[in-house]
Amino acid sequence: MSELTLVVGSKNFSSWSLRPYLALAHTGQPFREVLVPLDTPETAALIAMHSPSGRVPVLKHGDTVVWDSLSICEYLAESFPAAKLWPEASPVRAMARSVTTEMHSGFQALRTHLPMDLTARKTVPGLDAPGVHADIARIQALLSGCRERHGKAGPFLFGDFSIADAFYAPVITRFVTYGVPFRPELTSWRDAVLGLPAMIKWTEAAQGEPQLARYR
Ligand SMILES: N[C@@H](CCC(=O)N[C@@H](CS)C(=O)NCC(=O)O)C(=O)O
Repeated sequence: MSELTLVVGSKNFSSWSLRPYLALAHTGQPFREVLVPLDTPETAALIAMHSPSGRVPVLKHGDTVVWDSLSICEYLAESFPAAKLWPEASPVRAMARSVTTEMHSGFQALRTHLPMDLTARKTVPGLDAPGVHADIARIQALLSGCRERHGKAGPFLFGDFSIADAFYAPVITRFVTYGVPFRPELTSWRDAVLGLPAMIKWTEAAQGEPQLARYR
């Protein structure tokens, strides 16, 4: 079987990389990881060795190269159907895709003002920036709706773990970092995601990253 390699950015900061990492870990497939430290003079050259877009994450599977976190997750869902990375029922899958792509292409204020800084705990003026409260309110309402309508069978947004959970995992870390309160109905989901073995492993690696001090 072809080897799987996931190229990721610094684990403390690369929200885009965390998503396919969680999805790939969920498939149970063995994979190699290449970590490119972000924001160094060598970053662009190192990423260019792997990525046609000049960005991480990138997945290599034999001769196949897939870039962009959503494309990678879709590729994994197709390649490893037994992992059930999307809900099985078509209407639920459509909902999960909508939730996922809303995160992929939206929430600009949140991205700009509350960047992922996984291991930090801080308050920032960004919390009051225009659009941030609206993004937070929309995310919490959206996720509460998923849990209420589809979360009966398990602790994740659609019961079992899916790509939607992977896409909102970086949001959980943002809320924790910046002290954004979770609605009570979302705390068990938050804890389920933070308790995933892959999430724990990623967080531990982020804690050990050498370039961390430059951001504090
Ligand atoms: N839409 C892309 C965005 C990827 C992205 O922006 N990655 C950042 C790191 S989190 C990157 O590679 N930046 C290049 C750099 O820092 O030089 C995806 O979903 O994968």
